[in-house]
Amino acid sequence: MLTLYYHPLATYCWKALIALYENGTDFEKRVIDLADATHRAELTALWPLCKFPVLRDADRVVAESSIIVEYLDRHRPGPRALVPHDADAALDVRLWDRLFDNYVQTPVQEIVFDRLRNANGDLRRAHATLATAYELAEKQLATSRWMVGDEFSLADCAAAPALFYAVTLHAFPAHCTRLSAYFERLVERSSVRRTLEEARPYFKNYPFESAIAARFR
Ligand SMILES: N[C@@H](CCC(=O)N[C@@H](CS)C(=O)NCC(=O)O)C(=O)O
Repeated sequence: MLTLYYHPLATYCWKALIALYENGTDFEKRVIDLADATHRAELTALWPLCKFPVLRDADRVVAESSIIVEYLDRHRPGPRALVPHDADAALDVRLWDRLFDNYVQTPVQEIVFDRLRNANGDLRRAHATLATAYELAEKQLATSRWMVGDEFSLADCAAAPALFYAVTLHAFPAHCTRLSAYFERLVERSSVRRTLEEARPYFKNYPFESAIAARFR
């Protein structure tokens, strides 16, 4: 049996959860509260960097959200591959996964941590990175129903949490109509809806909770 070590509010954990729900994989959940020293010790014993999600499959420990999705695809495949078998299409999917992690999640975390620490830092660069990432996504979506082509993939597993939190900090510009429509498709996807539903009780702990659209709160 697989066990996912995660927290329902944690953005990178959503990527793994969405993939597990997409694949219909049976797994056990182990909620880790990083404020609890015993929980931290449990996670650190598995993965010394003490970051989640972490997936345990018997004595194999799989860390890093993207690697977890790839591992599931390989060892517990669902009805559709989340990383395409075609090598070039797989490169595109991995590119968009990296793009959402590095250029959406990273500035989002910078803005959120700034608020949590009351640091009042200069966040212009973080906002500029989000703006550039939105423009790139808008362009990509001209020829794509999901982030890469017509099939839901790892790229969409990454996009859902990244965009969900990003839009609470930096609105989509009015001209990004394809990105807005894509976001609506994403949050209506049952794997994503289920993940959001499970996070809902914890949204009160998010410092920009009031910016979460009323329909999710
Ligand atoms: N690159 C990692 C990032 C994981 C990550 O930063 N997870 C956050 C939660 S969303 C975390 O563990 N934060 C705890 C900490 O940094 O102490 C991945 O993709 O899994």
